[in-house]
Amino acid sequence: MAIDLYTWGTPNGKKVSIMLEEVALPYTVHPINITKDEQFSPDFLAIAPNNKIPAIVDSDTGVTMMESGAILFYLAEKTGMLMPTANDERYRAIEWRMWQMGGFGPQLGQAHHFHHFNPGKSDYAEDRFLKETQRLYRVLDKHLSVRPYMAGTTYSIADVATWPWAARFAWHGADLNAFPNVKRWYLELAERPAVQKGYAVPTAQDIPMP
Ligand SMILES: N[C@@H](CCC(=O)N[C@@H](CS)C(=O)NCC(=O)O)C(=O)O
Repeated sequence: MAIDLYTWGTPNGKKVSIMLEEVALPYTVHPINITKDEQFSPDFLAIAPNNKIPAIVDSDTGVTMMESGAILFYLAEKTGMLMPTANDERYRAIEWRMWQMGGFGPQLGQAHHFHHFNPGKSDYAEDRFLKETQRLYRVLDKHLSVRPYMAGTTYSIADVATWPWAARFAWHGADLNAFPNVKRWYLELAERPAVQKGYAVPTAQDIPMP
């Protein structure tokens, strides 16, 4: 197998398994159970010094890589897929892929932490991250109101990165029915065989339906 994927059943992990399915590269899955602190094992730290999944090792090139954003760029470059080539859409794909990394991921993750897993522990934090979640959904909904995909006309790494986070809408209190353009995009991508296969890594899970 060309790629070894170190992952767990989280949105950041599923981004990479969806990407690998989309670009049809063979890969071997190595589950890293982050609830049992396996991310701190010396073997894993050797490839992912930030002790977070996902990470990959590409035996074709010897490249090891952590950080889902970097991994998606790497796989797009390796395969020539899911990165638009026309400059405008290419820059949009980079821009929205970074938007996901900086906002529609870290902020939603904090909403999961305070609102879903630890409700009542900090009203301030719940309020802050739920509000930021709503703001990010409004931004995405407006963006998708005039283009089918995040980069424009082309399905890209920006969509692959963002979709698994939207799939946790129940955890961060987002009603997709209130964001019709996000819902349209979410449902369309949920039909893609690669999204369905990649979402089931490392273990099968039903795709949540709004
Ligand atoms: N910026 C990183 C974030 C990765 C991340 O937060 N991974 C979480 C699971 S989604 C993790 O491994 N947490 C384990 C820990 O914090 O010890 C990326 O996009 O790859």
